[in-house]
Amino acid sequence: MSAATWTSFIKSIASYNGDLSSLTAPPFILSSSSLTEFSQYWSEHVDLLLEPNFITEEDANKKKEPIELLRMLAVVKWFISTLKSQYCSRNETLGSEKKPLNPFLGEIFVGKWIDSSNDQKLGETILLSEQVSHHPPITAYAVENKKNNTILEGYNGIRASMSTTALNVKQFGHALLEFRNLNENYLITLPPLHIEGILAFNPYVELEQKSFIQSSAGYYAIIEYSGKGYFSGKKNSFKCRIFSNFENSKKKENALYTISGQWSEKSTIAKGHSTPSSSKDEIFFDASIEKPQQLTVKPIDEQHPLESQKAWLEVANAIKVGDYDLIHNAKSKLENNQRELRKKEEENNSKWNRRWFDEVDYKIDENLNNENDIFINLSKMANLSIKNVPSGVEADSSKNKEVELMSHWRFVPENFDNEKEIKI
Ligand code: 0T9
Repeated sequence: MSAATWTSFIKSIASYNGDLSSLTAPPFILSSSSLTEFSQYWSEHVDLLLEPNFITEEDANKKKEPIELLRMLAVVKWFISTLKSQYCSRNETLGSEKKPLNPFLGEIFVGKWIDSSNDQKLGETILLSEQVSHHPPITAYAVENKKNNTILEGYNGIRASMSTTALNVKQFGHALLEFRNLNENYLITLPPLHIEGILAFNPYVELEQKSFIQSSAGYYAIIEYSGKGYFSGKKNSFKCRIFSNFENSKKKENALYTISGQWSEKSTIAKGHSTPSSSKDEIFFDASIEKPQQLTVKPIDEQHPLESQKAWLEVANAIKVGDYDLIHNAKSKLENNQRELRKKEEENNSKWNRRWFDEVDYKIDENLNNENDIFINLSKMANLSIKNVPSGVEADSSKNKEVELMSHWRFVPENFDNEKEIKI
């Protein structure tokens, strides 16, 4: 590895304009998978994702807690379990965070999690991920389990800026988790993060600030992140407090439960607002024991040309060989094809058809701006903005006043039910 190419790379991120594709990174820091694949990280603990469906009144009686609170705790556990996959998996498989491929418009990534348990109570869970926008890059996804009538859907995009040593990243979008048999829904916000270790050739993610989880039953969770050198001094630390509702969250003494520890390792839970003791209190989640379940993806030769691994195959192979010219040529071919497509669309006055997702404008569509909309309802309960502001921005924040746009990407299940070309 030459220090010169790294230095010029650092310079290119110093003048970074938020557009991933403008970064010309040296081959060794390139990942051969695209951001559309990242949607799978939401569901590598499918059992935990589906767990609320299996909590019984008997469990609630035993714990002397309302069943809705036990379900909230289960959702929080699942959410904590997703973080290691989302933010540490590249470091584990590739040695460090690497620059993902920038998905093209219409790129898709699909797969399934097979239920390998004896009782088959989970059933099959499928992943649909689609690049719904290229400028700015936005990925939408749905994780659907028909057997348990459970759908997780969401979308995400980033805005990034470079400080002296780190790349600061704000996430846009959110996730909605629907337990249709239980008539219970959750809104989940995405935390800001920064990429640390760039100057030391060892980029890794550190989460910042907070995530919020709002349950339609009222329960409200705040997850606060800190890295090395903050309150516990350990990397990937968090503290989560669960309240009966948003109002009550204004005083931490109102917390029903407090969870703390490392999301990439172990965390503990205790009743009330005090920080649990890592030696005495009950273990909440241990990421080093509970291994993620990998998504099953079709072999590349059975994939559709729009499927990520097939579309990027030549580029991925070039990255593996580490040949800059090969990478550049393969990428240019793909990008030129995309430019051609956009040009034709412009000539025909047509636009690219999104496959499984729809952009919903909450300003125009009055029908959606009513009490039946899950997103509107949960956002109101949690005092969160419904505008296109960074995920987790409060409704009364000044950032909310600066933005007019109110459009969000939504899963259209019928589109997938009528899907003829893409096999899972
Ligand atoms: C949504 C996730 C997101 C995508 C990635 C910031 C980042 C692109 C966005 C936010 C997922 O649900 C969660 C995980 C990791 C995030 C990526 C980490 C990262 O480094 C990239 C950025 C854009 C870069 O690739 C910069 C180059 C890097 C290797 C620094 C030298």
